[in-house]
Amino acid sequence: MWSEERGAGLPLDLVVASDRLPLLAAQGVTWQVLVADIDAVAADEHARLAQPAVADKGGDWFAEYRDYKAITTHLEELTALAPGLVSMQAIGNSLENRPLWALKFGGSAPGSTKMMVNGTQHAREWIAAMTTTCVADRLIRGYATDPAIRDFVDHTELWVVPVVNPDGYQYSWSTNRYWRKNKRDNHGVDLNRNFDLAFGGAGSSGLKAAENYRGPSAFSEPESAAIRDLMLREKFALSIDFHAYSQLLLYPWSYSSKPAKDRDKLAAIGDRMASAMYATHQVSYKLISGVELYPASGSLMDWAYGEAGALAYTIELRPKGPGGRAGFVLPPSEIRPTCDEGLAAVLELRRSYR
Ligand code: 0X9
Ligand code: ZN
Repeated sequence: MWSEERGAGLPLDLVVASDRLPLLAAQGVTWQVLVADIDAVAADEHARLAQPAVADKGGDWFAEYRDYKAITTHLEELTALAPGLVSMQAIGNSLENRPLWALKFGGSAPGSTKMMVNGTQHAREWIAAMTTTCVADRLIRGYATDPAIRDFVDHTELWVVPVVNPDGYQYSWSTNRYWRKNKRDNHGVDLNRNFDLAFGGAGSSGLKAAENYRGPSAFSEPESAAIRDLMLREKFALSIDFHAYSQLLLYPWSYSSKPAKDRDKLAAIGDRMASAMYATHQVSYKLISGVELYPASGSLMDWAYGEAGALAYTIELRPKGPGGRAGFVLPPSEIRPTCDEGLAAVLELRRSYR
């Protein structure tokens, strides 16, 4: 089940083997084929990315998707551009020993607010890796000329972690485009069910094969443990976790339908974030609590809010639906506009926080 919005009367994006379609019919389910062959979509994308011209694209780095190695190089280049503004460090290592890179921004003014922005807990959500890298890029390149960016950077100690799940991300590039989890053994763990807030509860699975397998215990995975350690050390006031897809802006709780203590505040700020996102390209992001979509226990957002004390959001980026292209495979021409929306959300969250 790929679509995020679930409820009576709403359509669902389901991945189904063609020989199973008659079973749907037998159950009285009506359907329409949105994408005839998701593997063919992935193969087309793979072929496009293999073309030599992709490497430079006229020097336009955000004109195409980039793998973990290219993202790492880009983060190094950004750091070299503005060493006084930003520094690069690993906050831990993945299971396969890839550094979990973070960029740490300024916050030189007294009383700066601490904020974390991360992406790509889920391997196949490539737009989250591009958007978080692009947000960092915009902050660095816009600092000298854009007053809103300068104001943000001066008054925010921001940590950006573009790829929380580099092993899964590389596997999605090399072998299985639709891989979601990390690379624990041969099954993987859903990092966004591995946090210690309602670990093991509704919307997580104890079955290794499940896409939302929570792992044997909370923080059993080095990637989620690295985020935990960073958050406990830095005590962020604000947090955004980027995902895809469905164009949603989610606030706690994800695990339970009891209203969060700060529900009204979270929703009011979320409303301003959604408006700021809409203002960039007139694309709508729907504001809703996580659990209203479907319950999910052990998520980063819930833990960031409930245990680390941050006002925490999850953003499901573009597209809204499959649109004939298999959801996670978003045309590269949408990287920049999606980044505009992500940046608007980051800036507005900080602006709304007083
Ligand atoms: O299921 C998730 O981990 C997130 N969606 S995704 O499609 N990117 O995997 C959303 C978690 C947000 N919380 C709830 N839906 N309760
Ligand atoms: Zn996700």
